[in-house]
Amino acid sequence: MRQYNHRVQLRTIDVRGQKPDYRAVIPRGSFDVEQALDAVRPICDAVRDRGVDALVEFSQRFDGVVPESFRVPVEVLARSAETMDADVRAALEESIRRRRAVALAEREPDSITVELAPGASVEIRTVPVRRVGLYVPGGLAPLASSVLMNVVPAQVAGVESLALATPPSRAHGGLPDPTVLGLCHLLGVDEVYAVGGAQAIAMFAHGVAGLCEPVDLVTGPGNIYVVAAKRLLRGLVGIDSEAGPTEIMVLADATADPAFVAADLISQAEHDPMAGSVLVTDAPALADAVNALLDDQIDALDNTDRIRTALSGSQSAVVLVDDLDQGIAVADAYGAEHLEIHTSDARDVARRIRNAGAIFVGPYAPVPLGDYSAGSTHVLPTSGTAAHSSGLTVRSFCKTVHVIEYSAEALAELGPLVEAFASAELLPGHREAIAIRTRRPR
Ligand code: HSO
Ligand code: ZN
Repeated sequence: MRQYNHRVQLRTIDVRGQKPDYRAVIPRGSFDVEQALDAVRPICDAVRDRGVDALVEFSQRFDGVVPESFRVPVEVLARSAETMDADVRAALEESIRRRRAVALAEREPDSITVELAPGASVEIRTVPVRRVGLYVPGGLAPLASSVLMNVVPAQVAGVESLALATPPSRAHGGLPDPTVLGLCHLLGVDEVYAVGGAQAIAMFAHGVAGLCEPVDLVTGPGNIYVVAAKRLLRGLVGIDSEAGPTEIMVLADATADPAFVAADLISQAEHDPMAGSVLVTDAPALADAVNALLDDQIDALDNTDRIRTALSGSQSAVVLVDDLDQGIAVADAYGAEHLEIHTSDARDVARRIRNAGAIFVGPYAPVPLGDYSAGSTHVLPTSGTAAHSSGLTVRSFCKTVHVIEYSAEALAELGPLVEAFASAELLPGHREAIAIRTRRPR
C-alpha cells in the first residue's frame, strides 16, 4: 500500500450516533468587525468633513498612489474594453447574458392592487432604489465577476443612477484593475471612481462635493475595513450585507467523485485563509479519498499558502454522519453560503434543504461555475445568515410602497372596528382621526 505523507488533512468531526448542536460543533471563520470600527471611524468622518482632500490623504496612505483623477475618464473605460483579451471578453459577455436572463425572472410586478371591499384598496408598488454605489475590492484578487453580479441585477431592477468605486493601483499608474474598468464599459456603467476601502464607502454615504453625489444604497464585497465602514454608515445609507469569509459545504454519499469534491473544497479555500470548506458524508471511504487527494491538487495551484491555511483551520472539516437524513440536518443547521450535493438522488436532497445561500446540484454544477457564469448570483449570505437572508438579486435593489385608497363609504363601514382597536391601544387621538370622518354627515 502506498504511504501518503499528508500535509493537509481536513479534521474529522464524527457525529454518528449523536445529535449535538451542529452549529456549535462546526465552528466558522471569525470576522471581528467591531475591532475595525475604531480604525474606520476617523476615516469616514474625514471624508465627510474634508472631502477630496481626505481622499488624497487616504489614497496615498492605503493605496500608495493618488490617481490623476478620482473619477476615471470614460475614454479610459472604453480603452480598457477595447484592449481586453478576447477570451476574457467573451467570457464576461456570456456571464452577463446568463445572469441577466435569470435577473429578468427575479423582477416583481411594478404594481399589484388588492381590492378589500368596494372602494377599499391597497396597491403594492415595487420601486427601484434611485441611486446605488457599488464597491469592488482591488488588491490580490480584483473580482470582475463581482462587478457583474452587482450591476446586472441593479440595472434590471431599474436603478437609474449607478456609481462604482474600486481602489487605484500603483501597478496600473494609479488606475484601477483594467478588467474591472473594461467590464464597466461593457455594462454601460460610466461613473467609476478610483477610490478604495472605507473611504469609498464614506464617499458614497456622505457624498463628496464636486466629485460624487451621495447614494441611497451601497452594495458589494470588501475587506474588514470596508465591512466596518458599512456597519458604521448603515442607516445613513442602505447596505446589502456584511459578508464574512466564504464557505462551501459539500454533502456527499459513496457515489461522489472524490476528485471533484476535493477540487471544489480547494476552490473556495483559495479565497481566504479564513474560508471554510466542510465535507459532510456518510461514507468514511470517500472522506479518506478526498483527504488523500488534497495535497496533489493543491500543489498544482498558485495560492497554496492560503488554501493550506484555510483547509487546516478549525473552520474546515469532514463531518461524518450516519446517513443522508443526518447529513441534511447538519447542512440545514450550518446554513452554508454554498452547498454542493453529490449524492445519487441529488435533486431530491436539494429539495429538502431550507438553509443555504445557493444549492449546487450534482457533480456538474460546481461552485466556481456559479461564481462566474451559471446565471445565479454569487453574492450570498455567509456565516449562517442563510437562515434568514437571501443572495443579492433584483429584489435587493427594490423596495415596496403600499398605496392606500379608501372612499368615505369604505371608511365608514370599517370605522367602528378601527376605533375599537385604537381604544384598546389607549390611543384616543388615533380613534378620533377616524371618528371625525365617520361622524360627519355625508
Ligand atoms: N466565491 C466567491 C465569489 C467569487 N469567486 C468571485 C470567484 N470570484 C463568493 O461567493
Ligand atoms: Zn469563488
